[in-house]
Amino acid sequence: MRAPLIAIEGLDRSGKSTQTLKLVRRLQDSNRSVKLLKFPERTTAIGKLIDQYLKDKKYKLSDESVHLLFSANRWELQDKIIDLLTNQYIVVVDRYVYSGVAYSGAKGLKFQWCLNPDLGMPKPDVTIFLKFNDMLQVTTRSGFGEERYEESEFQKKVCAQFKKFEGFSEWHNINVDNKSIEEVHDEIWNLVEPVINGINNDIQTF
Ligand code: ADP
Ligand code: DGP
Ligand code: NA
Ligand code: NA
Repeated sequence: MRAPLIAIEGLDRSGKSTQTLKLVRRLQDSNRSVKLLKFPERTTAIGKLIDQYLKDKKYKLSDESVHLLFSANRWELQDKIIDLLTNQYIVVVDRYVYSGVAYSGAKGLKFQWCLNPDLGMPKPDVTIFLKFNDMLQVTTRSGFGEERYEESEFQKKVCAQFKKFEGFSEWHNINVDNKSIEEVHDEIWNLVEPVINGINNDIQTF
C-alpha cells in the first residue's frame, strides 16, 4: 500500500493555489499525512533561473532550454515524491508534467519531444484540470499579466494543448466557469476521496 499522487492543473490564475491549499487542509482534517509541492519549485538553483525567466519578460533563453530547465526542476524532486508516497504521505502537486508539455507545446514544440524529458517521473493517480470555457473569466482575474505567459492569446493556445491529455486515464476536467471556490473544492473532493485510503499498485511512471 502506498499513498496517492494527486495533480491539480490549469491555466494561470485558474485557482490552483487556492484549491490545492483547501484540498491539503481537508486531507489533514481527515487525519491523513499530506505534502503539497508546487512546480516550478522556485527555491532550488534551477528554480531560481526559472523564476527570473518568468518575472523578467526580456530574459532571453531558447524555448528548448527553458523546457529542459522546467523538466530538470521536476526531476530535482523525483526521489522526494517517491519517498513521500512510499511513506504513506499523500502528495498534492500544484502543476506538473502536463504544464511542461502544454506551455512548450503552445510555443510550437512537438508533444512527444516535450514529454520525453519527463518520462520516468511518477505518474499521478488523479489529475484534475480546472477548465474554463469562458477565457475572459480567467484572464481578468487579479494578478493576471504579471508574469511571462500571462497573455490571453497565449493562454488559449495552452488550453488547446492541455486537451491532448484528455485520453490519459488519470485525467479529469472540472468546468470552473462561474463556480465559487467552495463549489470547485467539492468537485475536487469527489474525485480525490476514492483514493485517500491508499493505492494497491506500485507507483506508475510517465
Ligand atoms: P493559480 O494558482 O491558478 O494562479 P490562484 O489560486 O492564485 O490561481 O487564484 C487566482 C485569483 O483568483 C486569486 O485572486 C483567487 O483568490 C481568485 N480565485 C480563485 N478561485 C476563484 C473562484 N472560484 N472564483 C473567483 N475567484 C477565484
Ligand atoms: P505559477 O504556477 O503561477 O507559479 O506559474 C508558473 C508559470 O510557469 C506559469 O505561467 C506556467 C509556467 N510553467 C509551469 N511549468 C512549466 C513547464 O514545465 N514549462 C513551461 N514552459 N512553463 C511552465
Ligand atoms: Na502564473
Ligand atoms: Na498558483
